Amino acid sequence: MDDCIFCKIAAGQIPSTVVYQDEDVFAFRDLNPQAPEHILFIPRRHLASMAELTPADGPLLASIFTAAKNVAHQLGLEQGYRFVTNVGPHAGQSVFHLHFHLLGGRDMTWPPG
Ligand code: D5M
Repeated sequence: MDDCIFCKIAAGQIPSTVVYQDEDVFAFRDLNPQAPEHILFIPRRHLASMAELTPADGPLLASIFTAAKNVAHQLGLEQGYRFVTNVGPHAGQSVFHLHFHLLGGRDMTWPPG
C-alpha cells in the first residue's frame, strides 16, 4: 500500500533497525521500545490486521512465528518473552499493517492493561 509506513519500512524506503528478513517476513526494532528487547514482525504483504487473515495465510503465520522463535533464541530470551498483536481501537492498534510485537528481557504482568 502506497501510504503504509510498515510497507515502506519492509521495502527499505524508510530506515529501520532490521533484525530478520526473508521473502515473506520482515522484522525490525520498535521505535518506542516497551521492554529491553522489542521487535516487530510483519508480513511483507499488506494486511491491515489479523482480522484480514484467511486459512490460506497459514504458511505465512508459520513463517512469522518461526522467525520470532529463532530471533528470541538468538537474543537469549530463554527466560521467556511475549508475542502479541493488537487489533483495532480497543487494543490500541496504531499502525494498520499486521504486526506482532516480540517483547522480552524483563518480567511482565498478566493480564495486560
Ligand atoms: O504498535 C505500533 C508500533 O509501531 C509501536 O510500538 C511503535 C512502532 N512504530 C511506529 N513507527 C515506527 C517506525 N518507523 N519504526 C519502528 N517502529 C515504529 P501498535 O500495536 O499498532 O500499537
